[in-house]
Amino acid sequence: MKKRLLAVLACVAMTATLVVGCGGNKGDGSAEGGDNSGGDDVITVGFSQVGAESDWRTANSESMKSTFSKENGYELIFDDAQQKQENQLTAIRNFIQQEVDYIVLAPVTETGWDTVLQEAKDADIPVIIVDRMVDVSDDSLYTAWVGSNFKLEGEKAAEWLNSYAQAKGLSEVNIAHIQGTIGASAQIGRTEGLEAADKYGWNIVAQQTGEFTQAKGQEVMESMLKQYDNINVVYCENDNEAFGAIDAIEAAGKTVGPDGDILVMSFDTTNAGLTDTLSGKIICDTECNPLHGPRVEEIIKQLENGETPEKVAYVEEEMFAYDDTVKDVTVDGTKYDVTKLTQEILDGRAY
Ligand code: GYE
Repeated sequence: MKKRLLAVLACVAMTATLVVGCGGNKGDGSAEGGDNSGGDDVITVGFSQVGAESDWRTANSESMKSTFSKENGYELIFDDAQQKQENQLTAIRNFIQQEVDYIVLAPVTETGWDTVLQEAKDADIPVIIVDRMVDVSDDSLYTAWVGSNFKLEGEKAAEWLNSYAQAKGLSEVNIAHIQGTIGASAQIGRTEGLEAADKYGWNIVAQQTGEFTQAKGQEVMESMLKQYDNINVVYCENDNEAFGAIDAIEAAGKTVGPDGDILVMSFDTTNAGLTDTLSGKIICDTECNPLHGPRVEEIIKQLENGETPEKVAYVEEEMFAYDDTVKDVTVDGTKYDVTKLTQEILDGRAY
């Protein structure tokens, strides 16, 4: 196992030079290590986060920061890569140099990780992948992954749309598809889920990335509305894109909602997303749970105890809709409930 930080010594060393708290939040923070003799044994975790592009991401960062806190016995080196893979590669190399105990990576896209993960392996540092997946030639380049089944999310959403369109007697389904960051697992899976619904004879009139951000979602929706006047469904790959799309639709003088011109579908079920679901602005929101901190901690605890964590672990997720037109959806023979959202449910949610 790598060198461990001594919490007390690290704090003393840091406060001697800078007035910052322990658990610095930049990848360039130095991690001077001691050995394990005497003092508290602190586990150092280097976390390379994608960025801060969405409400989901904020909730995810908070979950990681509150789990890997000093009080819980960790030194977290948090690096925000601003949605750039090159920044993530640099962060991981810094973590290796700093001899952290664990590297946690939330990869922006799936490909391009083989070399740097080999470097981590050579340095004997376990790598835990969280949220999106990596596509590597050798699975031993990471220890474990925990995240969502993005394809299933997309398939559930598509099945919901099919049932809803049938129940409402929609004769045409003309979809504007606002995708996430191209090459990210969440984009790949949610896009696959929608495209598999080809069999329903829908018309995907336009497809473009909104990069999981509100600003880009709005921009893309604006241009799609200018080009096509028959759009009656917008399939957004996250809540923030949906917020932007709704703004663009309303600015164009159209309405959203069950009785409006356009149905807006989304993923994530963040608090703000579900607030829009309660009013019908988002007609159906498929959950993607961001609270991965405790899940990653569980993996680390297993490794600390010499146990082998599950290589791939999917999180169970729900679906929420404005009304109960569709009560459940079936994907690959499994039935999933769709919950009609209420204020009470919204109030009880953690993110
Ligand atoms: O849906 C989106 C975020 O990878 C699951 O990334 C995550 C996605 C999430 O920016 O809001």
